[in-house]
Amino acid sequence: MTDTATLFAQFRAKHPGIRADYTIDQDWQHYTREEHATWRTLYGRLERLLPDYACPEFVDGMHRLDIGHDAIPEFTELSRRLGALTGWSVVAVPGLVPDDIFFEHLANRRFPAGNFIRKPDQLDYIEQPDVFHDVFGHVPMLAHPVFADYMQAYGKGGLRALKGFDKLSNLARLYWYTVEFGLIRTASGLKIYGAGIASSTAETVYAIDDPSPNRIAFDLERVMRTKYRIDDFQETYFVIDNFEQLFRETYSDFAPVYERLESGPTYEPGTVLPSDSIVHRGTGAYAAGKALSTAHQAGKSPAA
Ligand code: HBI
Ligand code: FE
Repeated sequence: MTDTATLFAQFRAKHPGIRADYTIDQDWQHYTREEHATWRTLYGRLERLLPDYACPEFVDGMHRLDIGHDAIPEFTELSRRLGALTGWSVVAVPGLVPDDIFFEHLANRRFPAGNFIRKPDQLDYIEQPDVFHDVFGHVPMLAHPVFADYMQAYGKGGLRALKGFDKLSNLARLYWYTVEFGLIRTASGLKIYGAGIASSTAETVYAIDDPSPNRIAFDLERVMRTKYRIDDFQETYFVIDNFEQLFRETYSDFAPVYERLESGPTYEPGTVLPSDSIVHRGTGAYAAGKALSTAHQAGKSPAA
């Protein structure tokens, strides 16, 4: 087990300037021309796609914040614009930070963003959230007042969950299926609001256009019982009707929900239940194709 002090010492060895809340200076001067070019490439691809695929609130946030057309944004400047809209700020961290630190930032309306950017040969897949995912993916929605409140409430809920409840995995699923991979119904069809989708060209198209994944109406307890994939496109997306609904259904104290979660099932990512309100029943073709090719690579037949 890694205790808090040991973990912090490990971070400090790599990032000598790290503060107790795991923030570092963004050190904007250090980005190379190549790194800004990586940002520009990713930004350009999604700027063309998102007006059709993302919800109007996301696109609106992108434009109102002037997120950074040409270069990796400078966090202080960005925070000034974001702060004027919803009181949130963006602070630099070296990568994934411990849960308590992460929740503490959110509870105080600070979004911790990785300050590094992916390498040019990893444009489509990264293991750790970088500045493009964190800023381009997450920050536009933080300009929306209701979503901004939802994120803060999530941080507070996380801090409560750390004290006394053993339900962090359930809470992480809520974050995953909303903040990272959420879809929303709009007058012009299903749209994206989740950062994990919106920062990926391929998943943006897949989440909306592909017949493979399930799209199921959001239900708090259902979501908290559903496992997720971290290494591939999702097999199921959960759909909200509007941000007020999301806030309302997650604002109350989770204690009664946690109590129900003490027993009962956990669902696999691709499961569809009779009780689900189904927006689109997925064919499962994408996940099945993946399972097949994985089995082939391992030199096994899929039936084995
Ligand atoms: N740290 N920087 C960073 N970004 C995250 O999204 C993040 C994190 N630490 C913990 C965490 N997410 C999740 O485990 C929580 O939502 C549960
Ligand atoms: Fe994220």
